[in-house]
Amino acid sequence: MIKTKLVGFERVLPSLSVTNDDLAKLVDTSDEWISSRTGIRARHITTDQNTSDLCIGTAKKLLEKAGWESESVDMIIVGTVTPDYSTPSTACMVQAALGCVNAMCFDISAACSGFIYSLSVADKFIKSKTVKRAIVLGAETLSKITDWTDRTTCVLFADGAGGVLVEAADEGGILYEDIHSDGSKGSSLVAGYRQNENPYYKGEAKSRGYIEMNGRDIFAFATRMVPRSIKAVLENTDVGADEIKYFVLHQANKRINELIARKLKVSEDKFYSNIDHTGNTSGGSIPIALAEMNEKGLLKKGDKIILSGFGGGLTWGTMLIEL
Ligand code: B82
Repeated sequence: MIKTKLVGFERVLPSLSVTNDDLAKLVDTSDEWISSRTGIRARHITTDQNTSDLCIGTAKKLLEKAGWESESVDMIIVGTVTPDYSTPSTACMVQAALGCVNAMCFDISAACSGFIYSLSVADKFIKSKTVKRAIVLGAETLSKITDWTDRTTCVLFADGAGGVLVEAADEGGILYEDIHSDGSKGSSLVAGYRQNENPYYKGEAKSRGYIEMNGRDIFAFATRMVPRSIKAVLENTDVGADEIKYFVLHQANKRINELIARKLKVSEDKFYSNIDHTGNTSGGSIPIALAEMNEKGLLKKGDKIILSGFGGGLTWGTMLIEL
C-alpha cells in the first residue's frame, strides 16, 4: 500500500509583530487580560500582503529546500477561509507564481481544520496513484475579516502561512486519520456572510463580513470532541499516547490545549505551543507550528506525532504521522 510521506516544512509570517500592549492602544484591553485567558502575547499582522503572497513565499521555500523542480509538482492544495479571491483559488495563484504547470490546484474551506482536510485529500490522491508529489498549505490573513473595534475577538486572530511537501513512499507518513464535521453547530463560529442583495432582493441588508464566535460553545466543543478524536486514532492503530513524540494541535487558545492534554493524561510538555507569538492563524496554525518545530530540530525521522485541527463548520480531525 502506498504511503504519503511529509518531506518538507516551511512557514511565512508577516514581518510586523503586534504586541498585546500595541492592541491596548486600539481597544479597551490589556496584556494581562489577553495573555491570562489565551496565552497570546503577540501576533503577526500583514501590512501589504494577502493570503496568496504568504502562500507563494512558503511554497517557494519548500521547493528550494527540497530541490524539487516546479514541473514535478502534481497538486497544490491550500486550506484557507481568507483567499484573495473567490476565483481564482489561492492554489492556482501559487501555481502561476511558481510555474507548477503540471499541478491540479484548488482551495479547501474547513476553517481551522483546513490544513488537516487538505492533507487528507492529498493523501487520497497519492494513494490512488493520481498524484506523486503535492504542496499542501494552510494559510490565512484573518486580519482582513477581524472586527478591529471588537475587543473580544480582535486580540485573538492573526496572519500567517505554513505548508508541507508530501510524496508517495513505501512506508511511514500518514498512518491513520479521524475526520468529522457537525454542520448543525455551524452558527457558533461564522465569518463572511454574504446576503444576495441583487436588484430584485426586497429584504434588508444582512451581509456580515467579520468573524463572530460563541466562545463558550466552541470551547466546549473542542475540549469534548478533540480528546475523543485523538483517542480514536490511538485506539484504532494500537499506538499508546506514550509512543507519541509531540501533539501538534490548532492554536486557538492555550487553555483549550492544556485541558485536552489533561483529559488525555499526557504531559503538557508534549503539546507544542507557539500561540504566544503567533495568535490564532486558523488553517495556518498547524503547518506553521510544524515548520517551527522542524527548524528547532524537534521533528526526527521515525518519530510518531499527532496532528489535530478543530474549527468552523464545525469541523475537526486528527492524523497520526510517522515522520
Ligand atoms: S473564550 O470563550 O473567551 N474562553 C473560553 C470559555 C476563554 C478561555 C475563547 C477564547 Br478568549 C479564545 C478561543 C476560544 C475557543 O474556544 N476557540 C475555538 C474553539 C474551537 C474551534 C476553534 C476555535 C478558535 O478560536 O479557532 C474561546
